Amino acid sequence: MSAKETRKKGFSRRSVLTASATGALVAGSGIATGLIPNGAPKAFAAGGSKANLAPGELDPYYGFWSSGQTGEVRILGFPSMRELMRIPVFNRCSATGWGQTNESLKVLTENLTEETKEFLAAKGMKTYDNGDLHHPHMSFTDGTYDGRYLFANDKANTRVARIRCDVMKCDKIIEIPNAHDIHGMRPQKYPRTGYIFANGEHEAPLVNDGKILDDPSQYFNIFTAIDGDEMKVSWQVIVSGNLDNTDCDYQGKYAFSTSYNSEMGVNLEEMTKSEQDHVVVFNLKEIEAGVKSGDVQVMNGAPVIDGRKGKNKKYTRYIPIPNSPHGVNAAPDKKHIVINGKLSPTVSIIDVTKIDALFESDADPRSCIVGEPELGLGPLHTAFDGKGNAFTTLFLDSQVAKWNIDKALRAYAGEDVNPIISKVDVHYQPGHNSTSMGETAEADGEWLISMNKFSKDRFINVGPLKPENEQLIDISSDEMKVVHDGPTFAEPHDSIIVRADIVNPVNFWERDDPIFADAVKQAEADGVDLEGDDIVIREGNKVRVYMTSVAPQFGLEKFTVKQGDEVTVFVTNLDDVDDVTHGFCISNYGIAMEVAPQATASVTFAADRPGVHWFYCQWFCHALHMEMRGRMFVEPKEV
Ligand code: CUK
Ligand code: CUA
Repeated sequence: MSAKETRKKGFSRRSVLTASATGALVAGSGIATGLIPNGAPKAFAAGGSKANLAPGELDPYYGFWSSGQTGEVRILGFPSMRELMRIPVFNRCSATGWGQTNESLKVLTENLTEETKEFLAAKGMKTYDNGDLHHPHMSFTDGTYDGRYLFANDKANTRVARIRCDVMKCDKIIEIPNAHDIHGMRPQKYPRTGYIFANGEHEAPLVNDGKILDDPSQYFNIFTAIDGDEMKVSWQVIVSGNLDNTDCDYQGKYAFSTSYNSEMGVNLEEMTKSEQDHVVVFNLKEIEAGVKSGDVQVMNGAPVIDGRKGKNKKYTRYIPIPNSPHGVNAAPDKKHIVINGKLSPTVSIIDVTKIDALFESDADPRSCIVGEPELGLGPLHTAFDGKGNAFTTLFLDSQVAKWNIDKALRAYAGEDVNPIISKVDVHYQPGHNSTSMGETAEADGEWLISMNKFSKDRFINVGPLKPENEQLIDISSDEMKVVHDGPTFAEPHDSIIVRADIVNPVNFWERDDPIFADAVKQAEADGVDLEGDDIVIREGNKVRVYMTSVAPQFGLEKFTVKQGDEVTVFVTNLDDVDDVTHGFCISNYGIAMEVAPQATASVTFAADRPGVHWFYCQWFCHALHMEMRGRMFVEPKEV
């Protein structure tokens, strides 16, 4: 069977190795119904049986986890919390060659601004090696996840990345001009993604050339809408105050961003002076019309609208919110947006149907607030169960509060009801939380994950730097039950939990995949058949080495180049067996890359060390994996 046929038939090593596919399905159904499989250890039965999958059982959800300053995205099986994969994005990855292969360097460099390219080139760099990835979110169609893409922000170097969910690789990264440090980021929910909304967190002089420091009146902040299909900036809006988190409604009409520094202060005292900060509401249709009619200034190629407070009131509204609000979360009822107070013990509930009136008349911006329950100290983020309840992390209290939205509205209207249903202790200091499908209209109320910033005493000690602790909480009843501690390395801020049927990755690369299209083009120009030829082509001091790989052999046992040559090695993995990835590593040359089944990967380097250099496969692929090696011979320069 060819790779293509294999893909189509959904034939996999798993279905071959499993005695019967039906057996696997029956075992799997126990997960969904909460049945405890026969013979499951007693501990599983005692606490959170649904979360403990037996060996070989598959998870009913994918978890997509950010990694903060590690710069990657992680895939977890959920609720088992088993880490399945890491997708390098803003980081440099030793295992896969991300940041070194030509394919990844293209993604990492093609959409940097000219200014950044010059800045990096002066340091001998092609791209940034670090990133700070806070918010991974999936593309939506009609209010729920559609399994096409993941998007993620880089706070450290002002970028937004896209990951293709068919191959689970990053295929686009863009640097956002004019803005500083992209923090909050969400995809448009309706009608589809559509836009990616991205907040610049830190304000700076619009022309940031070193002439202005201590004049905050000349500092600005930028909200950006990116076209998620094209990965290009559609438009930007200048706002007052800085921007923290963002989310949008289910109508496709408005986006909302919190600002923790309406004072436009630059030090802690100034930034926390006033009792109220604000949420900025962006009117998408009016902004689109403004861009179309030319009510913009074009800066670094992007059309920029002036949406500062008191300027063009048709584009933005500023809703006062107590105090330094942080998270913004749209409820699956499609009507309410929860703003988390951080320094205020409250969350503020916005009714999106009341936003039209803010723009149509000069109504009090607070008239869209329909609830403001006091939940506890340090509310940061809220998740939902799709049954009218919300779960808010309380950073300072180290708790999660479960509360009822309707009761909060009634309490705000004057009724004597307590919206808080229950609280649970978490360990310790939670930031984000996520519920299963909770940021979509299909929130299912099964699970909550509390992403806690500190683990302190929860694990054996690993030194001064300790892991964080993510706790899995069963929310299927009123009383929340912590059923699992999951330590993590720096620093997953945020996660999404996606039903497994929505995500359908392939097992093999398509030979015409755009990610290695440049390699295919170069081979064509060289008259080389990537799937058959093992050949060295020289063009001046540029040498292109084409080789195939089939376990346990590379197509070339050796190749010769000259010292000083610029060498590009293309490896095409002809194996079409599920899970047989090869690698290509040249020892003492700092070169390594992953070559997954049916992929072509390439790497370019200077052959500046003469002699015999072994290259080997660094991805364990076969009983003769150690034997999967060859020699690069670098002839010394004549002196
Ligand atoms: S932020 Cu980290 S806890 Cu960057 Cu989403 Cu709130
Ligand atoms: Cu091929 Cu190891």
